[in-house]
Amino acid sequence: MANSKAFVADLASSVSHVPAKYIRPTSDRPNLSEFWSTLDDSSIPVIDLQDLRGPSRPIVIKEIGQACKDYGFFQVKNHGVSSTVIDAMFRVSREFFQLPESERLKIHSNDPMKEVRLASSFNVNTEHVSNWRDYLRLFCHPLEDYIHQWPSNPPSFREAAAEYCRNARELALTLLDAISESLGLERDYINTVLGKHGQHMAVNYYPPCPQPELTYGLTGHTDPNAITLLLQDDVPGLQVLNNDKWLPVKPIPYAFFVNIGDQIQVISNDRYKSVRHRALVNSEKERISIPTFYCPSADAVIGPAPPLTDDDIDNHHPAFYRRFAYSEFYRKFWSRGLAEENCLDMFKIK
Ligand SMILES: O=C(O)CCC(=O)C(=O)O
Repeated sequence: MANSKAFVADLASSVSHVPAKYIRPTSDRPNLSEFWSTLDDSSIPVIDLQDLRGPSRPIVIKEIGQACKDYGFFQVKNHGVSSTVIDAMFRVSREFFQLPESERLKIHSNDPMKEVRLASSFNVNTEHVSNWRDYLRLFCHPLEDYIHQWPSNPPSFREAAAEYCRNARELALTLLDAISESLGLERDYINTVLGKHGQHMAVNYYPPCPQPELTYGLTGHTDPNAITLLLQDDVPGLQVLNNDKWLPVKPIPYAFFVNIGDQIQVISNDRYKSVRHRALVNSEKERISIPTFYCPSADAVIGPAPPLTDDDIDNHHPAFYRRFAYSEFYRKFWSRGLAEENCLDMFKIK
């Protein structure tokens, strides 16, 4: 029975209509014509990281700070992750999702706390409407703690994904330094606050959908981590919220889309916002996106950076959030539906 499939990839090819559990209420459906007609006028800032290591560093830091403040996201080029590493990551990802269902089922799990798993939608335990997506989720840092659990099929998966993770981590650290500086903090402030650091990765697979106007690949959400570095293939689908408008993100080959996550919103005491984003699907082509979620370690304690808070009523910068262990935030994020109240609200000082 088509509907009892664990993965949407195996359902997609056998249906001509979207099954009921994927259909969004009419008030919450994608506007596909708007998405496709505005794709080319995309105003997402693109930042060249080339000069971050030279005398022009302050200029690039300023650009990053401005993008974080005005948008909460930006794309980066000349970021130091080679096209060879990126191509290899996409190749093993495609090969992974082409494996027979029986092979993919071996790592199927709906337990969000599992360190390595393949699942469908977002969290089938809590959500009311499903997302047209399968995703492989991997804990990645420290690599030696997790790599032995990663898929061993396709045979080159571990090597290509490990190399990719090391590179993505370097980029994340570079950006976190820059973000610290842009907030007027010490360069290693965020690096230190993240404790022993964590890094997770997803490989999202969105098969073609017979009625993309009725569902999402992934419904709107903010990311619970510090920053996300998203690679997308050449098939458009990502949308981000800016000033109450959903903007399409046209893929730029080999660029990363970077977005601020909830932890930077807390550390920056709301100077930088974690923005809602979502993925649309289409009826023609599969789409693969590969987010790296860079995060604090579970035991790291997160709160607004003291230099960004004050008791001065006129400046209006009291601490907006209480301090918490990242493990508490992470558990809360996964215990609710994506579309529900933003997790950050649960940590706000009222
Ligand atoms: O596929 C995309 O473009 C977005 C993916 C995403 O937001 C996520 O995996 O959290």
